Amino acid sequence: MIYNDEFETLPREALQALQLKRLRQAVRRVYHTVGFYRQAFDNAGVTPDDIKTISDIQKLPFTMKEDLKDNYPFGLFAVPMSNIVRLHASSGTTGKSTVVGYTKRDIETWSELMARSFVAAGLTQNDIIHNAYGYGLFTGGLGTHYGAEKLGASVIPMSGGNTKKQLMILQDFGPTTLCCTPSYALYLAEEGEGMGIDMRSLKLRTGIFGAEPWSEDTRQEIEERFGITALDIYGLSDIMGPGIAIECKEGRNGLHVFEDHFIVETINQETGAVVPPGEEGELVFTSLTKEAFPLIRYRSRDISRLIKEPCICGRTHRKIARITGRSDDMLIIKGVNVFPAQIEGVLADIEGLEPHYELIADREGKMDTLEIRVEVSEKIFSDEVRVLQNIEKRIAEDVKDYLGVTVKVKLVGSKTLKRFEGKAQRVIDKRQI
Ligand code: DLL
Repeated sequence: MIYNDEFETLPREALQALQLKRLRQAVRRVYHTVGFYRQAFDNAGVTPDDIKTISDIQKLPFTMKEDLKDNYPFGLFAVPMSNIVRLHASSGTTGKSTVVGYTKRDIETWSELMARSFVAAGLTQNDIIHNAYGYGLFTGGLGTHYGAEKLGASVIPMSGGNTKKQLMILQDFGPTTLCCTPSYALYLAEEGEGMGIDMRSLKLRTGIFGAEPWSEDTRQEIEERFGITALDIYGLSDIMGPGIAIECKEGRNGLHVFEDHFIVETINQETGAVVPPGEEGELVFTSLTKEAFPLIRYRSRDISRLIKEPCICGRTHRKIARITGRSDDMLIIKGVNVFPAQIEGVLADIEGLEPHYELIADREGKMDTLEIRVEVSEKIFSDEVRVLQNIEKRIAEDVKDYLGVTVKVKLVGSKTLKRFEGKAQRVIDKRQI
């Protein structure tokens, strides 16, 4: 089944013609409404009239995460606030990062793309969707919610956390679909099995998992433990949220990008040159229809490759391979994006700490953990245990307040952490995806 037959199966030529028309409109709009783009295009010596073919997109400059941060919170919006009906943010809960806005039509588009995603995953209006993505500034919860309603399915707005209750609802309400991060799915299975619940006997048939990298092995494990079909969904708040790309049930080797709304390119991370389909590179997205927060050639930092081969499902939209990693140091801890620099900022505000720290990401059971090891002066280190505990507590509280993640903190003596001659490597990621 296909949700929007007209657009999802457009012959490639017609699709490209539509993309070009929309690209030209989008470029013209941002040039005239967003000061940042006018300046960036002027600096690059390019005007909207230079876009005559799709490959002319390569004349346009990239937009970076830093550009979004520099224009925090609303500097890149292309419509007045009175036209914005929703705001979301990526990363953490209160940490300053990037803010995205949506007009009414943007929300409608996003809901449709999520509804398309659900249908690609084999869902119909008869499905009951257990939505355990977090509701709030994070796009996972509300994006999934609106898409489920658009499809006409029944949605259970569980949000994240409260695992015992989630397990009770999974048994009592009989949802047919589970939406959450893959690591939370495994945690649910572990807790459920621990409580003697036969997870395979639940009514669940499908799982739609994303917001963090995961592997084929994890897919297999989830499928076996729940007895479901597990599909990969991709997106980033900066571009829109979940629903930028989804695996279809029929293909299951790569995720269709909804190309009538986005142009996807892959580039060499170092040179910025576009690499041919099939070759690995950083994904770059251009939004074609977004009103409130259009983005031109946005560097996602996610690494993948474009799949050339057509899909058996009938969708003509090109697929990207499963995301294999990121080209920056961003960590995803229980679905929350964490940049080491943000933690460094928190540490810098606390007295008595030395500027040497390490971040250790790991898993306890199936849940991500993050430990901060930070050096303190000899004087403090030889102080009473209580003093050290108070500092550890303060760091953990500040990180929780600022970034919304729970961390373990360990103070260590001066000069005990590794030193680096070149670029410091502060992150040790022990997780296997
Ligand atoms: O994670 C949006 C989302 C919600 C996607 C629910 C899927 C499901 P952000 O918080 O802005 O938005 O984080 C975006 O998460 O750049 C990737 O690095 C990573 N990511 C998202 N989906 C996948 C996936 C949401 N399927 C960042 N596989 C992105 C690997 C993913 N990484």
